[in-house]
Order: sequence, then C-alpha cells, then structure tokens
Amino acid sequence: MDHIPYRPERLTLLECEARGEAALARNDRRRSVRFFSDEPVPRRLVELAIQSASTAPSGAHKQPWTFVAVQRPELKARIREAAEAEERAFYEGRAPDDWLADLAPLGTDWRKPFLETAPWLVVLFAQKYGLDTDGRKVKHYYVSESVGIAAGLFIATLHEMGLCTLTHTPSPMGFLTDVLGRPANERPYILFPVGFAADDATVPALNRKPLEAVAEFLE
Ligand code: IYR
Repeated sequence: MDHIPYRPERLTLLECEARGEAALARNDRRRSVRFFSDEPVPRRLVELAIQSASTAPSGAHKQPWTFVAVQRPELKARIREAAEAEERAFYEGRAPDDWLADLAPLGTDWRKPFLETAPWLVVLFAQKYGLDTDGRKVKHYYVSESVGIAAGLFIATLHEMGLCTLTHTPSPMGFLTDVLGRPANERPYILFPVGFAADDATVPALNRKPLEAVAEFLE
C-alpha cells in the first residue's frame, strides 16, 4: 500500500487544552437514554453517525463491522417482542441476585418500550471473519476491540449531533441475527435505539469516577 503524507492540525498547547476542556464538558453531559421521543430522525443523520463510527481504527484495517439501521415499525415490534422475552427470562430467573442488586439503582426492568418509540434501532454486528467477492473467508483481527471502538465513536457522534442512544444488550442477542437475516459471519454486538430524548426523559443521578480513581500517572 502507498504511504502518503499526513499533516494533522498542529495546535498550540493552550489550544490543545481548550479543546480538551470542551470535549470533556461535552462528553460529560452525555447520558444513556431510555425515554425517547417518537419524533422522526432523518436517515441522513443516522448515516452520518454510522460513517463517523466507521472511521474507527481496526485490526489490519479490516473494518469488521456492519451497522443495520431499522426504521420499519413491524421490524421494531418484532425486535421488541424478542428482546422483552429474553429480558423477562433474565429479570425473572436467569439473573444472579448480585447482578439484579447492581441494576436496581438504574431502575431497569424487562419492559423495553424504547425499542418501538425510538425512530431508529441501529444494530451493530461484529464480523468474526470477512467474505471476499468469491465468498472466500478473510481473516479479521481484534474484532471485539475494533467494534468496541467503532461503537464508542458512534455514541460520541450521536451526542455531538444532539441525538441520544443507549447501549442495549439484551442477552442472548441471537434473535437479531434471525429477525434481520444476517449472515453466519456476523454476531450482534450492541443494539442502539437512536432518537431525540423525550421531553420528560429522566436518567439515574449517577456520578462518574474522578480522574484519580481511573488513572495513574507514572512520571
Ligand atoms: N440487559 C438488561 C440488563 C442490564 C444489564 C446491564 I450490565 C446494564 O448496565 C443495564 C441493564 C436490560 O437491558 O435491562
């Protein structure tokens, strides 16, 4: 592959800090949302968030992800029905007590109305391997790391755009493969409802760990 010059914007250290402060302030205002407005979101906005996410670095630049953006009400209803069946089994039996205790402050339960209220459900699939044009397998590397980074960029871009989402992982998520007719090389990674927050949306009053608790500097 050719190598080409790369000249990223060089800021002064003061500008670097100001940008960092601004990014922190903006990211610190982001919250996972479970109460969505049913206001439609233009497809172009979802396209932008997906394309932005797809700039993520990936193992050997294999870009091992597929985003499936669902707007059709009948598909959203099928996804809700299947997700709620799994969630019900989780909350009413499968979940260990300590897990339920950890979830109690979030106030979640098996009901997932947001899966129909949000105008879009974007399902991110991780490709365990790729397929070339002849249908031969292509090796993928560091798939969960790569897809996790793409998920982070997707969330950050939606937030930047004033849209909201939630990293929803009904477990197990195999039903998404069936409902969305995905190929055998893809496994569901995260289900993102996407939309504007409801006017009366609430979020748990949680705190973020301070810098000292999440970082260690060895200078
Ligand atoms: N998937 C369930 C349970 C759940 C699990 C975790 I870990 C969370 O951070 C939140 C919820 C649900 O969506 O309710």
